[in-house]
Amino acid sequence: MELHGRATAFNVQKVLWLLDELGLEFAHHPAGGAHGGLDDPAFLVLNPHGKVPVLVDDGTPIWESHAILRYLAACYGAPTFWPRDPAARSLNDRWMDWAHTTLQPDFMRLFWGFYRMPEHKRDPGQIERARRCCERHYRLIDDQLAYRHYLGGDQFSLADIPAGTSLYRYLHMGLDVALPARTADWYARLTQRPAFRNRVMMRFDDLRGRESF
Ligand SMILES: N[C@@H](CCC(=O)N[C@@H](CS)C(=O)NCC(=O)O)C(=O)O
Repeated sequence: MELHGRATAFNVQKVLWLLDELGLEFAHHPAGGAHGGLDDPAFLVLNPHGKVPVLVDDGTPIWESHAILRYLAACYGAPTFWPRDPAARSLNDRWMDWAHTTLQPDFMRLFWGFYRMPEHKRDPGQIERARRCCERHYRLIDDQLAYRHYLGGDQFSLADIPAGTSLYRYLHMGLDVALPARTADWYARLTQRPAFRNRVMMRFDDLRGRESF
């Protein structure tokens, strides 16, 4: 198995996190960012969109981080990470889709608007709007955690990975932010997982003020 994608890329971290949770062995090719390579014809054969992550398993290239998460869980992690029951599985899928289409765009607006923008070019109004949206999203997570221990049920599953990946940077990019109580407790439990510590809780200062890639 091979994974293409630099370890500091948000979407790559989701996949690295799951690969480690599953204890899978793989060759890691740190493509993208300063490593480049995404325009190479050989890479575009793997992913016509020229983005990371890309997983190659048994000769099949798979792109789109959430498609990769589902593929890995289906092959190597079901039912623990992705339940077989359609209703239970759909709870996982809902949180994954919500994270990709709703939380992540606002989180990225905040991360890029604040952290990846050189200070003199920052737009405080835009940063504040994105911060409020993120606060609202984490409050929504907080409300749901009143009913279950993790987003997809009472145990850790795929549902936790996309939203959970955003939290380390949210809390450590230098903004004055805090999480509501149940979300903070969920985050604390994620930080006790070795795979989360190794793959998500990593320095990202090389991205500060860097507008490219
Ligand atoms: N929706 C795609 C987004 C992929 C994406 O935008 N990846 C970024 C890294 S997070 C990328 O390839 N950026 C170019 C680079 O790193 O050079 C996914 O979830 O995989």
